[in-house]
Amino acid sequence: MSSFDLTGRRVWVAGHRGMVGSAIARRLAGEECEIITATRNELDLLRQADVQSWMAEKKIEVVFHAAATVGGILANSTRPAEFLYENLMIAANVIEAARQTGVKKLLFLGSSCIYPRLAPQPMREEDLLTGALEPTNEWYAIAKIAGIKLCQAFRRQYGCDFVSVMPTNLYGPGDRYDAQGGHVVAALIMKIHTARMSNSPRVELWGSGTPRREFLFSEDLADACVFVMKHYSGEMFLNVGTGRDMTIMELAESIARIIGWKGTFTFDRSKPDGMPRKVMDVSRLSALGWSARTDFETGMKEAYNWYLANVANRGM
Ligand code: GFB
Repeated sequence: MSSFDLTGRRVWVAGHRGMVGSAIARRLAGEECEIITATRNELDLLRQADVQSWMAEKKIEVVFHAAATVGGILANSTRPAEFLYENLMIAANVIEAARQTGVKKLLFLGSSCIYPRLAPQPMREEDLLTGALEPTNEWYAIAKIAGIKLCQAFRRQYGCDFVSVMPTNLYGPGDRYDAQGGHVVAALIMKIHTARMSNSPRVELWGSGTPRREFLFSEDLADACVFVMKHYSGEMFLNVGTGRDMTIMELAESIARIIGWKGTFTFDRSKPDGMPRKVMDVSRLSALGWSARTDFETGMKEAYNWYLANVANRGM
């Protein structure tokens, strides 16, 4: 197994304010490295020349590339241009600037939505580009596939040690609590908490409630990213997940139990279901020695407590 030492390195966490980036920054606190960040005001990742000069000036040696324009199924399907263009440019700018400035190692974060809509489940890394993408998030998927391919091409042609990981659906501290634009876990925490506080007997789910999803706690993903950065160097990207899925209805019922709300779920079938099922084969990463360790109940309680402390009680 390869080993890359982070001690004393100047490490940029691109996207440090997001759920994933902030979890990576917290996880890196124990790695004796210098964590470097930049806000959107300090650095516009859509401008390649700015990215390159900033990275050269900061003497960046290692990059966790967790910066992206993200959102749930509705945001992805109603803002195709932003999701394709911005994520394409952010990936291309950071990966090329890392090459130009001699970054020692870069880890690129993709997503499980890169796989074909009807890929055999659980999805293996080899299933990439073997079928049509899911229409609701093909824009984001193509940008993420481009990022993976850039890392692979730069490794082949220039010898860059750039690796990629493909996380599944995520939840945890620092999630975006936006009822329309957010992902399903954040949206359901908001809706069900609001229903409990207002004694409402009903909560509306989008779609049919039958799609199946896998949910990984964001702190586990951060741990996986540091593990891969330290112990993996190869062209093939790695799935990061729990390998277990559930229906959206089961997810909603679990969140209701944790929040302590009893009521009825209704279904807005005008909203898309998206991929019928998304669960990943995580055997490649587990063979390297990493597996997710936060159980769903524990992780979901932590996510809800973060929401209570940072969103609900601030009237946001
Ligand atoms: O997490 P989510 O927005 O996106 O939705 P994807 C997952 C499922 O939850 C869909 C259902 O079937 C939704 O219809 N759902 C039910 C809801 N109620 C709600 C709700 O109130 N809000 C939301 N958002 N969903 C994402 C991609 O796809 O997968 C991301 O859009 C990323 O870019 C992520 O790739 C991994 O799981 O369908």
